Amino acid sequence: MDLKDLLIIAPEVQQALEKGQAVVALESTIIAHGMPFPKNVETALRVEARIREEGAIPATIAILDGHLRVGLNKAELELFGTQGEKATKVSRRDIPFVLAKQQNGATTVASTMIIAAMAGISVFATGGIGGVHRGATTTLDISADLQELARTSVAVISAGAKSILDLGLTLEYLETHGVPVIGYQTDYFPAFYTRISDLGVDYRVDDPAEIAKVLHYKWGMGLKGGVLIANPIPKQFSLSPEVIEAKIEAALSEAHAQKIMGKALTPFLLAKIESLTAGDSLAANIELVLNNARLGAQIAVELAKKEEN
Ligand code: PSU
Ligand code: MN
Repeated sequence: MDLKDLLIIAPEVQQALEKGQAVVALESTIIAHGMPFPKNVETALRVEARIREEGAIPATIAILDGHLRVGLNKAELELFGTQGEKATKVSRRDIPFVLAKQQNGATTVASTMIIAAMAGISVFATGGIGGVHRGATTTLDISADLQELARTSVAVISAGAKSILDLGLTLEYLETHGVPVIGYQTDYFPAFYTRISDLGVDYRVDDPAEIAKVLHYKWGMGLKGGVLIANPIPKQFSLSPEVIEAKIEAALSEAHAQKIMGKALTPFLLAKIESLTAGDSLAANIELVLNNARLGAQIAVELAKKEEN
């Protein structure tokens, strides 16, 4: 198989990579399964614009007509936005099946990391990552995103993780697999809608250039694997911890009652919380993704400078 036929990198992204310029990868599951239409498409476009404002090139990743695609145009973003839950959610496990059937697939954090790394992109901004689910001691529901962070050399910027997950177990899992968790201008692991949880991060770093330096050393010495950069939601957009926790509990019991499992669980919980909080959680979600896009671009710009020399 010729990889050149399978992996299609948009010309603008390809040129930036050849010149050693900053590129930031973006996922497509957040568009298809993470937010409702039309806010999802609107947000995808704003996120790309935010990355450009910081001097980097955005590259949204997806599987389209049986090809691994790096860099989507507006019509392609709209396709995933309107398909919504009908688009297959594709993690590492699912990639070859979607390719073999020449189908479309929305990529999760795990599969976006894989395709970004193939294209030579090392910085990826998203909203929240998958992790160890609450109750995982009996269900064993641990997102493939964590294994991907353990093995694939891409830095992922997220606003921490939603407390639909067991944040403590998620951090333990990352520690076991040698994945550094950096708190950007914070000592605490953020909980997506809220700026802090009761858990600390391994390292606090206050400056994008310093984060780039860490990445440069890690990968420069051949230490493979990802890095999780936790960027708290801006204060003015954060939600009340008590209110959001009650909605999360309600969503979890509904999932339990309906016996929702496997890859359907995370999208089910996300949609449930969205509807239980009316517009509030969606507005917060959009703002934290924009905030992560900006930090991702700043880190990518600094990393590009380092790799020049
Ligand atoms: N968490 C969020 N928003 C999301 C996701 C997770 O707060 O959109 C999506 C991401 O694409 C992530 C995926 O990679 O869900 C994880 O799914 P699972 O738990 O099935 O591995
Ligand atoms: Mn799972």
